[in-house]
Amino acid sequence: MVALKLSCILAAVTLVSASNIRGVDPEKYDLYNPSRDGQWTCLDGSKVISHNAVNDDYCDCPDGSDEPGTSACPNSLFYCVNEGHIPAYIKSYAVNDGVCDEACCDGSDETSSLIHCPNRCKEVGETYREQQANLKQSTQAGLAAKAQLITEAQDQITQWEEQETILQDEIILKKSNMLKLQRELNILESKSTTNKKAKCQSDGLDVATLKHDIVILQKELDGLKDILAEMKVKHNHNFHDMAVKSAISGYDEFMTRYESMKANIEQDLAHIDAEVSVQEEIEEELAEEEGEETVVEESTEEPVDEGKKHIHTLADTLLEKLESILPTKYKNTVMDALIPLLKKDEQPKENNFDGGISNEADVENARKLFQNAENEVNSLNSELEKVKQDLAVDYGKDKEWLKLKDVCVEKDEGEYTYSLCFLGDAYQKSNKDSTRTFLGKFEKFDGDKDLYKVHVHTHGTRCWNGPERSVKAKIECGLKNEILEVSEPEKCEYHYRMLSPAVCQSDDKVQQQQTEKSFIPIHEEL
Ligand code: MAN
Repeated sequence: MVALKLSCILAAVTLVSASNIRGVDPEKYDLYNPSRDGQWTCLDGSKVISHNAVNDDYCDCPDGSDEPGTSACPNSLFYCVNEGHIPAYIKSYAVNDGVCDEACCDGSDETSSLIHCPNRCKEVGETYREQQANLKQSTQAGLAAKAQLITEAQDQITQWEEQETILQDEIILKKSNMLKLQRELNILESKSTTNKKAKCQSDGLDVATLKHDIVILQKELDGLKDILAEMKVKHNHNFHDMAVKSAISGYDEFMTRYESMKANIEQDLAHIDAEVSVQEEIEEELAEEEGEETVVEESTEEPVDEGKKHIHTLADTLLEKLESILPTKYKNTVMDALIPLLKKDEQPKENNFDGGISNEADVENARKLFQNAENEVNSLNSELEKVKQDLAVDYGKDKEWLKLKDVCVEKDEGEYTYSLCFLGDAYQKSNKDSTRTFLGKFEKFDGDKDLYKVHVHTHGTRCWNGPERSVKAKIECGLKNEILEVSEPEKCEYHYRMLSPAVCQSDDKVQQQQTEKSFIPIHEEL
């Protein structure tokens, strides 16, 4: 009975001691319980002191944990309960320093007779909650606007990708046509001028055309191979469809043949390349000769053209090989298209591309047709280049900046009006004489964790006796795109504070960041 009473008394004492620890988060009171013999261990475990020494205004523990409610330990933190608002930690040197701390709205940091700090937590809490509600509302609206930006960006990307494929296919076809027209032009030119050089060029073009056609066929073949390979893996193995089974076995046979053919084709292509080099050498020699000769006699007998002879042999080989490897479905169409092209020199000629002499009008016409075709290919190539460039830009994690690229905003700051085009240029315009100074072109995102919230513009007009002008734009969540303020903390370095829906984050994330700011976990700080 006596023992029971004693333990009850001890428990009561413990409870009383633990509930009176000033400057400690109530949830951490347990850490300040004394041991049975009235001792207490510093939170870092480094020292055992008398429990009475906790908050005695003398710093005992190296981690400052024995003085949470006084300013005795410089490395300690004081916890304000702030009932009616959000609890906060302040550095312990601010405890009883005669100044009411902003973060401690309950005034608990000042207990001396020096000053009385009224409890402002009710009003502060109300204002804070109102601000939070507004923030939540504008974040919601900003998030909806951002979702719209992301959807539109995805549509744009799909559009560009489709455009890229269309352009690539169109270029292949138009280039094929251009090479054909160039070949025809060279033949006509060679007939009209008996220019040996043009003749060589024509042979070179034959080779270029054939190589180009092979590239097209290879592309088609790769596409078909992928389709069949996928079908082989993904088809329903339980469903015994004879058509599918025979297609797969045909594919397997084809792949075995194709592997051995491939090496031969590659070898032949290398051979053609070697021939081209020889042709080029001949062309160079002819170009040199041309400088010496003024009139070139046309020979009545066609010289034996070794290079062309070889191309013919290769053409035959290629046709045989293609015929053996192409799937039946495509064989006829592809062979019909290729044979006239590859064997054209063996077919009877009816037009000006035969041995007759062509007139200047025909040459001129062929030249125009070729030039038009060449211009068309060049302009398609430029379009493709532009699409590729657009696709290569980093538009943010979810491409949220894509639709805002080159969207411009400005802000009148009295002496100057500052402007910034997202992912574009920034300017400073004088409000006195409207002269415009270039502040920089968008270079990169630079927001560490929130990478896409900071935009850096560099290489602006050089400052007199100083650096090139530059801009660092820090962007916060808002429904509209706007510049809130601009400052120039260092000469010619401009800081923009801006709003945009593109940086809004979901409610959870905002809440998390708010919490991170208000609370400093005691174990990390002490
Ligand atoms: C102009 C402005 C200023 C800048 C000075 C530097 O007056 O661009 O912002 O500080 O040049 O000479």
